[in-house]
Amino acid sequence: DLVKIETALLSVSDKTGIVDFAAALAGHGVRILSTGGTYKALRDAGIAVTDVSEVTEFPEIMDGRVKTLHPRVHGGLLAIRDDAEHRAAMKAHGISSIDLAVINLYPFEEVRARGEDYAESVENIDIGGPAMIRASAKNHAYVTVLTDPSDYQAVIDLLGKGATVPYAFRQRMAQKAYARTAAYDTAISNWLAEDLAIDTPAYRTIGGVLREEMRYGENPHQKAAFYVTGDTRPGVSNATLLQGKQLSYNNINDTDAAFELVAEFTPEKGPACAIIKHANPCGVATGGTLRDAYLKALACDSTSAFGGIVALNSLLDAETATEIVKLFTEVIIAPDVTEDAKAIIAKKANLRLLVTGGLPDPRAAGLTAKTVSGGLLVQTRDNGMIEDIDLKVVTKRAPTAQELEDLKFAYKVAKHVKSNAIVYAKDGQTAGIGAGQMSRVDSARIAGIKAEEAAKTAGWAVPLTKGSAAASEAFLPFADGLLSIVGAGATAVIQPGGSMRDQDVIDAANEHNVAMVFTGMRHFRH
Ligand code: 93A
Repeated sequence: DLVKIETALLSVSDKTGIVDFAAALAGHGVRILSTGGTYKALRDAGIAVTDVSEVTEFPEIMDGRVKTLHPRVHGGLLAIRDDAEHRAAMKAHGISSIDLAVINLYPFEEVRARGEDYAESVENIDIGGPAMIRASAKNHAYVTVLTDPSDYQAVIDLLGKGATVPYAFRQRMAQKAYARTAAYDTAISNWLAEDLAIDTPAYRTIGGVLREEMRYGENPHQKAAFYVTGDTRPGVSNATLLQGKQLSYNNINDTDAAFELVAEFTPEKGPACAIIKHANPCGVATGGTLRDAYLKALACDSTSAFGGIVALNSLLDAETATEIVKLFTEVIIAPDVTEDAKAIIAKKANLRLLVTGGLPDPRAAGLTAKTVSGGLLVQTRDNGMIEDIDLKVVTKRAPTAQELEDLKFAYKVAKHVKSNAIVYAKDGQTAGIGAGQMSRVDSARIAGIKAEEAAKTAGWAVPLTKGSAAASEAFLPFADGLLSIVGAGATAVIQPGGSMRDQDVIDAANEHNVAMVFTGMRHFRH
């Protein structure tokens, strides 16, 4: 079960901690082999080290493209120590075994993140490194492979115990090693797909790098981890947590929903705010100021907003922060925050504050995935956006300018509401949101009830749905949905159209002098 480390091969691009680690190895009499740059770093630090080309009796050639791709290296990593034939081959070819491989790869992902050119990206595809990692991991019966500097300490600790490594550790490191090479190849494959401008999931490799292990998943009895795909759009995976404890699984899911929604509203057109609960918005608004937008969003359903996620499309200022901290909020996410606002939020130690440095482009390509039993469903993200030119007035009455603004606003919100979605909006503010019902007419009813409750809470004489615009993210299959919308007081409707009974719905709209526009684009979200 225990394997003594006698020879180690160190070949690392990320040289974090390598000198201290090598010094510890050398201090315990471990023979160290190393490649060019690593060799130099160790030698300069006064550590006894052998250049791997002395072992291979072959120089590093082709700018280092070929340096460890040699039978003396791979034989040393792959040999079954107690197999007579393997031992004979080692003896015949002057191969000696390597017990520890410490390797991290050319920084392909970082080079891509920096936006380096094609040739530089290709040059940073590591071949020898993954080959050694995979060889060592395969032979974990004997070999320990380290691919992460954070694992050096565990081996240093073992050195003190006779430099022997237990099987369980070697197996765990092998598992980690294959996860690393898989993620590495995923990044390369997806970069090529991107360069080919292939925007279909069939040409993508789904995978990510472990960011963190969470305390629990959607429920406390579920385990969870967060993987990141290297997507550089500003958002929850690239945000900086300025205060508060680690985000939970549900927090990340909800914060993502909140930020993707608020990003539909460009800051150039004014501040916007979205408040999310359980991945659905309970209020969305634009406003003259950000504080305005927040208060208008909150007014839609202040009961549900308790314990919610607040997403903002522009700089979080003190005035807005002052309002937000009045209510229990789990997370705030914004492109940026002023020092004054930071100080106000600091008084709520548990409130998480995330800044992203910008907004994601809602039109950007990307993928979404969800699991089904035994599979993954992968699709391009819903980056569809309605332009004025797409809108078709289908009723006798065309929407007024104000109605049209509210229709477009409501439709953007509806895109981010779980289907079936009905959203009422008026003056850049959601008036009522019905989400996730199995029947569209139920969503319309719920949205109406929500609006009545909001009016009661705010002390308004009539709910905001009176004279509002209504959005349905998919077509209204029957006239009943439209009648429910009319019953709530909406005067204009936006929906994709395309139902067999479109004419029935149009007739009902005309009968009630409702202006209706078709978008031609559905936004299911399940
Ligand atoms: O160019 S390679 O694919 N060819 C190789 O034979 C090879 N061997 C190790 N890259 C290779 N490596 C990589 O070099 C390692 O994975 C490591 O990232 C890097 C360490 O090089 P140096 O020690 O010269 O800094």
